[in-house]
Amino acid sequence: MQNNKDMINNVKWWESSVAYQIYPRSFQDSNNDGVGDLQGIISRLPYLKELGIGAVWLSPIYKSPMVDNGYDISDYRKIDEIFGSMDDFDELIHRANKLDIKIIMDLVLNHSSDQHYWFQDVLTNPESKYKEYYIIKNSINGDKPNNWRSLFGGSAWEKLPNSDEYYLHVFSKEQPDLNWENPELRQELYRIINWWIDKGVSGFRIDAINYIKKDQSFFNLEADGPDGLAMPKDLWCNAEGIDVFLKELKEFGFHKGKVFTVAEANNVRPGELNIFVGENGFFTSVFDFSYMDMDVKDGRWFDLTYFNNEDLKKAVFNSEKEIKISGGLGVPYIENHDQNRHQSKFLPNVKLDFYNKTVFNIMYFFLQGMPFIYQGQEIGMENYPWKSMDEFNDVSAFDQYKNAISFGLNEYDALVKVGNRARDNARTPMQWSAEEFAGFSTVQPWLNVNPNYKKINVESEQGKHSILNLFKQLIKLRKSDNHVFARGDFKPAFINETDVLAYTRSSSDKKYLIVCNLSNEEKSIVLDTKTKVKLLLSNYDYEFEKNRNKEFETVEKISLLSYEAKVLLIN
Ligand code: TEU
Repeated sequence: MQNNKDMINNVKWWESSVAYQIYPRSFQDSNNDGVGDLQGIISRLPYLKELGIGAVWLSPIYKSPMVDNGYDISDYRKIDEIFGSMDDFDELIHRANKLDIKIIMDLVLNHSSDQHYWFQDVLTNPESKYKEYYIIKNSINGDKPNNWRSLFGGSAWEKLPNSDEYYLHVFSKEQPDLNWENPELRQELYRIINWWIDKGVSGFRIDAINYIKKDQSFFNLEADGPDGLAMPKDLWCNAEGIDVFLKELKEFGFHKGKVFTVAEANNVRPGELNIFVGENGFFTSVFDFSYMDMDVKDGRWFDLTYFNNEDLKKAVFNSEKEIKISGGLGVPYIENHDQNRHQSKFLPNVKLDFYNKTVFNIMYFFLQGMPFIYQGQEIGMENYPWKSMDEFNDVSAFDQYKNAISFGLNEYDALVKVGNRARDNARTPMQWSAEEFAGFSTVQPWLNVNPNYKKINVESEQGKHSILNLFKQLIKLRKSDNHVFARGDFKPAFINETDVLAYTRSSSDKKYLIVCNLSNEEKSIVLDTKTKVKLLLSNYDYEFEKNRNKEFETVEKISLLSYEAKVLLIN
């Protein structure tokens, strides 16, 4: 819960922090079983503190059979033993809070695991009251209730054994959807949330929350593929009536908005973001997918949509415009556990170097709100060089591969294409050192370490000239003016300069210009008038603390080297 310590000069902690996402399986293994765990995270808290992190989002650590690596929960009040115990969790909260690091938990409320006792009871007890906890329908003419398609492939319906009934699953069949129409289930979920708040959790990232409402007609749709199935789109994503559930969730789950909440909600209709966030919205913030999923418009990793820097610019500016109108908090990010590493998305086919690996990091860091860094991003971790499908772990990678083959790709092309966009790229173990298994573990981890670990790791990034040091400077700069960077005005700049993404952030007495050259050609931007500027940071000169004390200089143009990004203070 919010206390005075959390509000400094009227700035809430989520307006003055930089957040960091941990994928616990891959962060640090403390007991050498090849899987990351809570004690591993605890041992790395000083690292996060030194980096300047104020909040950590933990991907799920609850009890789970791990079909979807924890996004399939079998007990909402238990820690999975592969991660440790509840004592370890309490210790984590305690130690993190001592370092002024907030813990944000991942809440998966759209579905449970099929191993949850609610669902197990359904399977074994014909009279089970938990049948009402799930979406269970009779077969129609001996077949599935309708032709809806699961997001993870195939039909969204699975037959209950020894019965004529089917249950709905938006994701894998091991993730049965919860029936939010049932008030008893909703109350149970609010109790669970409050239980975690009482434990000292400071906020939640809420998984796939826009799927909780399903259109109750459950009618058949026109097929959108040769298999006769169809994606129900807005019949189950941001469906009509979802606001009633979200309002209640805020009221009873989130203490009327007093804890920090960030919803994972894709496809929020343009103009509707203000219903979701802001003072009267359901959440503090929403992760925007618009520029992160520009390449997967059809959801197919093997058939990506081409976009260039100008398309990206438009999408980023549009997203910032929506955030501004909505009054919610922005939560800029360019990597997470569902994405490939950002260079592979924004710079396909480019030979990577220090400058092109850092330009996008500077670009997104000063967008409105609280930036999120994904583990490994701060040392420039890259996509994994997949050689065979046997190396993957993620359920959806196998589905995408199968789909690619069914669309006529040969095995090699399917592997290359799926491998490029696979979620497992972000899930390879954190690279701490050049030791075997990258200092993540002493045994072969659950997912291979990227073979580039000898070069790319935290230890080798300790020097001044490193991505890690650039991140430290970026965080210092971001936190040096929370007022402007969290909520200050946002304006696109130099919009007609091709391959330049630039914007200003300002308050009544301060103005920053962030200007990024997203190409390898040098740029020179002529200014309308002579302007006094001070370079605070660029990826060619990132000694922020030294730079901030320098004098302003008068300039008529701004020059940018290949992939250079500059943060300037304007007088
Ligand atoms: O993701 C929800 C979601 O919409 C995903 O389908 C996302 O678009 C996809 O992963 C992009 O490739 C959440 C979690 O972040 C994800 O890890 C889980 O697999 C999913 O929910 C099910 O819980």
